[in-house]
Amino acid sequence: MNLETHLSEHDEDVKQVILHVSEVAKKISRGFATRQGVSDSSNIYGERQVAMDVWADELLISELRGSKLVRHLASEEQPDVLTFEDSTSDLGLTIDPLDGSSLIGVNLAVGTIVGIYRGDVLSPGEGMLGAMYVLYGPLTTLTYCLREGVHEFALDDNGDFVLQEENIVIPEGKIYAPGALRRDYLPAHRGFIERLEAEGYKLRYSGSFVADVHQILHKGGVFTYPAYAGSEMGKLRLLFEAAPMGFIVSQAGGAVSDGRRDLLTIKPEAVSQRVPVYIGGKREITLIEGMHKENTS
Ligand code: AHM
Ligand code: MG
Repeated sequence: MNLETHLSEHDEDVKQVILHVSEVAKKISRGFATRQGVSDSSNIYGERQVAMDVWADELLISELRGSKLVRHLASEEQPDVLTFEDSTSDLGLTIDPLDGSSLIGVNLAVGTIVGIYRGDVLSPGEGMLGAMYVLYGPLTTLTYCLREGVHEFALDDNGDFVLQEENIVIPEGKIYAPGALRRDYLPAHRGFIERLEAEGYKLRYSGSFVADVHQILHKGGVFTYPAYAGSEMGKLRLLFEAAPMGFIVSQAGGAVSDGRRDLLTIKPEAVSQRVPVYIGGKREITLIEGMHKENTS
């Protein structure tokens, strides 16, 4: 079954916007060969953009604006939410055009992450209509969730996204993907990581959030980019990375937390808001939340 058929029961504007992103993703997947290298610009977080970051961001913005399907668009590479007054729909989208882009130069998997809202995107993730991501690896895959299961498609030789796995459920597994430097860990987090290591969890951290979470969605375990000495809010962005991937993993039977509470209940105060992230199996998320409680009592 292809993506369009699979989406047929959903609202027309939501269906069309996912198909639109899937078409842009095909262009992005073909763009890597000729767009290696860095740009001369930095984004609002002061991170040097690679050429693909800039190109993928511009391409997504112009195609989504042209689709007239999106009223509000927030991009990780842009300082403000864009509003398209001529939109025929009230959809709000968040995009991380290329997550993990520091890995492009070494040919490891990176991805596009999209959150889908009805209206304002500065809303708690639990109110999302859905979310999706495209992973550019040996295969280009597209995973989407519109509250009715998490489904994965792979781009075939004919240029179609065809169903690969339906109703994905996160299994139990012993993988951990810990961001930040060990020397900067805060006490509860240090205890959490030591506990996982004592239980025999295997290290799997690539530097691409979308790829690392994709692995955990399929194999179980936990990804974390915690609060650390020097950054009490961690590194990852609530709106562009944590909420959409957290929505998908939660819908697959897992959970997402800032270490203390369900991250999908947090109302973003700014587009650039960072948040500590724990995402994966319910068991691991319950464990870190419990350790934080013990640490403050
Ligand atoms: P990006 O969106 O600019 O790629 O930044 C986010 C990335 C995540 O994909 C990844 O988990 C993290 O930053 C890696 O950071 P670090 O190099 O500190 O491990
Ligand atoms: Mg990112």
